Parts: sequence; C-alpha cells; structure tokens
Amino acid sequence: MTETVLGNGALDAIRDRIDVPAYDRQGAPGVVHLGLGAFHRAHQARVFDALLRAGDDRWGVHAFSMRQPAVADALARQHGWYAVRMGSADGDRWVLGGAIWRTGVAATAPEEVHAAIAAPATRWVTITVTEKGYGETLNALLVEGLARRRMADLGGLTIASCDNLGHNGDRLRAQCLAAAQQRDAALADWIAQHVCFPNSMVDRIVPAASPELLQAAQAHLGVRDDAALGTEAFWEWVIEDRFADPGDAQALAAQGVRVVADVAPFEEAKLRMLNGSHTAMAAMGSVLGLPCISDCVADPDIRGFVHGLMSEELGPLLQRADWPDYRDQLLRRFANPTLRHRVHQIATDSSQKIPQRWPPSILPHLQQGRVPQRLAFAAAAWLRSLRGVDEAGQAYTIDDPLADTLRALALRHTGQPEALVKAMSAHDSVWGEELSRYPGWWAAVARALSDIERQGLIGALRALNLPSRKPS
Ligand code: CS2
Repeated sequence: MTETVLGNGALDAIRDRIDVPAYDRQGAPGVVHLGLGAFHRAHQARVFDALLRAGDDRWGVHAFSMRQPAVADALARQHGWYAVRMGSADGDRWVLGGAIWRTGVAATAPEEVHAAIAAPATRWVTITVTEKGYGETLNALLVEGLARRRMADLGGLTIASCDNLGHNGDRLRAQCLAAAQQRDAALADWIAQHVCFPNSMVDRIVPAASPELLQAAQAHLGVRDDAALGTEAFWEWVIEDRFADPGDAQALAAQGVRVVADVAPFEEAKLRMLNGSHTAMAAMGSVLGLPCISDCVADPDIRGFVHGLMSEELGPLLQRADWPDYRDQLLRRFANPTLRHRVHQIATDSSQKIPQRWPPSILPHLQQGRVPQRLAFAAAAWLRSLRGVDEAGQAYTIDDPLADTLRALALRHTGQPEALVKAMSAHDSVWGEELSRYPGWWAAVARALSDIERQGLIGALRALNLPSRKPS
C-alpha cells in the first residue's frame, strides 16, 4: 500500500480532520522569507496565513532555506502545506499552514532569491537566519535583489529581521547600506530612501520536530506530514511602526501583531529573560544530562535558581515594568510538558547567543559595584558544559562555530577553574570588551566553576544559597 503524503491531492481526505484554508495559492507571493526553519513556519508564516484567511492575498510567502535543502524539499513535495500542533497541559490544537506558496534554497540558487526580491508583487522580506547568519552572504542576497528592484523601477520594501538580536532591524539596515555603498553609492541612497528595516521582537518556543510529533501529525491528519511542527499556544510579534507601506501597520495589528513606536523594552526583556534563562538552563541541563527545558524547571533547585536569576539579576534592570508577570508567564511556558524542547538544541551556537543574552545584564551590576552571582554561575555552567560530557559521563556534541577552540580549552583546563576562566575571558566576541575590566566577575565565575567541579552542579547550586523572593 502506498502511503499518502500531505499535499494538494490529500486535502479532500483531511478536511474533516483539520480546517483547510480556502484562499487561492496560485498568485504571486508578496513576501520573500530567508531562513526556512521551524521558527518561521510556526511564527511569521502563521500570521501571514491568518492575513490570507482574512482575504488579504498579499501575504503568500516565497520561502528560502539558506543552505540545507531538506525542509524546502519536504515542503515542495507537500505543495507548501504543513500542520502545526499547539500544545499545552490542557490539550492540543492543530492548524494547517498554507502561507508558503513557493520554496527554494539560497545557497544553490541565489538567482532565485534575487529574482524573488525583485518581483513586482514582493512587498516584504522576512529574515530568520540565526545569530551567525548576519554576514556577507545575507548582505549579498539582499543588496543584489534590491539593486534589481531599483533597475526595474519598482517600489521599496519592508525588510524585517526576526532574529534574536538587539536592534535587529537597525543592524541589518546598517550592514546592507555598507554593502550597497561598496558597490554603488546611488544604490545605497536608494535603499536608505525606499527600504524600511523595522526592529522587531518575535517570540514563540518552537522545538525542532521530534519523531513523536511527526507520528502525532500522521495520526491526526491521516496522512504523513514531513514538515509538521509542534509549538506552544503563546506567540508574540512586536514590530516597530516603520513600513514601506504604512497601511501594513493596521493589517498586521488586526491579526494580533503589536505595532509600536519603540521595540526596545520588549526586545530587551525577551532577550535577557527568556533567551538568557534558556541559555543558562541549556548549559545546566547539558552538564546534568537533563534532556529538556521542562525537565530543568521540574527540578526545584534549577527552578529556584531561574526564578532568582530573573527576580534579582535580570528583571530589576528592565524597562518593562510588568516584568514579574512576564517572569511568571515564562516559568509556565518553560514547564509546558508538550514542548520537549531539548537543551542541546538551545545550547547550539551558545558563543553567538551569549553576547545578546548575558553581558547586557551582567555589566550594569558590575558598574554599580555588585557581582551578579547567578549570572556568574550560569557562565561557569556554560564553561563546564563545553567539555562535552555530562556528570554521568555521557558524551555529547558541542554544536557551535567556536566548538573546536572552546572544547579544547575546556578539556585542557579540566580541574583548573582559574586557568580555564582566564583563557575563556579573552574571548571578547562572547563577553564583549568591557567585562575584562572586572576581575571580581571572573573570580566569581572561577569560584562557581570550582564548586561545580567539586560538588556537582546541583550541590554547587544549593551551596549558592542566595536570598530570593519565593518562587511562585
Ligand atoms: C532559544 C530560542 O534556541 C534558542 O536559543 O532560546 O529559540 C527561543 O526558544 C525563542 O527565541 C523563543 O521565542
């Protein structure tokens, strides 16, 4: 018997199991997306799907994987359809996403990306290429596409960076303008005038799809879906009101996107509280051999630590006054039993993530004469995790652009916390330049690392014994 796979031919068979959107998907996409990972499918593409369902046909997506063809190919086989499970302790809800109308792979067909950006119907470009993706390749794709748009006398665009970087839009704008300037000053002027780069904060926890999720999708749909995903019910998109077409503000707001004058307070809270705690738990979970974030917060010592981290060291520095509510909501989201968000997924590329997640909280404390002990503990746990073996002796892979260097250092200085901390503190790309001026910080990291080595991570956590408001 041949297996039936999700796609146009399977829609009739699944209609009584899931709501199939009725909008036409044959037209020209209005959005180009770069970085076709799980996050885009579960976040921006859900918003675009809602806009399309509401009858606005300008939000179909031409989505490109940057390098790996697997997701683009799976979606192409399924005519862009994929199911999303939104899970909570109270039950699951499934939706069918139909916003992705075309797919491609940027590495092997950059011409397609240029042509898509320069297509008359294109109004938006969204980007999720991860922290390490903000380099030459991205600039070249965007600038060439924009150059062609200009040559064809087409209008400008909105280019929305949706990665976990502070001031993501400003940063992308600066690097695109610099790349364009090298090529042609008139092109740089045209981009400055016609292309908007709103800053944005995106939030939804989207673990890589597990075999369990794919099986659940098949059970729910009655057909196989190789592009299915699981996520949480919660999502948030806060975007700066800076669009090539000002009417987009209202269209997006009608679907629950928050359009604001200043994204900074939201972005700062999210990067430091959610992502900062995530990276701390990813390191601690790796060392302890705990597979998922929900396992970490189920441990009372780790939960107490994360609560204290947010309450004492992260929250009070934020512009967002409602941070205690935000903290409590985050702890509930981390505990979601359906997500099974693997610590090793979050630990991936930690050297690229830490700069946005920890130093912006560490520095203000040091400047005010305090050493934030929990952040020092998190840093020590990360250094310990780089050895690539947990406390039970299980080896794991360090997946990071700096993996070879970091792992070699961690192994060379096993049992020598001060030497390891000294060697690691030289990595300004991770910590920023300013931290090197605070020996008290590095001494606290070395002390925590020594405690972790001697007492085990949980023992060391208990020995920290810091005052904190009671975990709720
Ligand atoms: C996570 C994020 O993998 C990671 O680094 O911290 O992907 C996180 O789940 C999202 O930013 C949530 O919005």
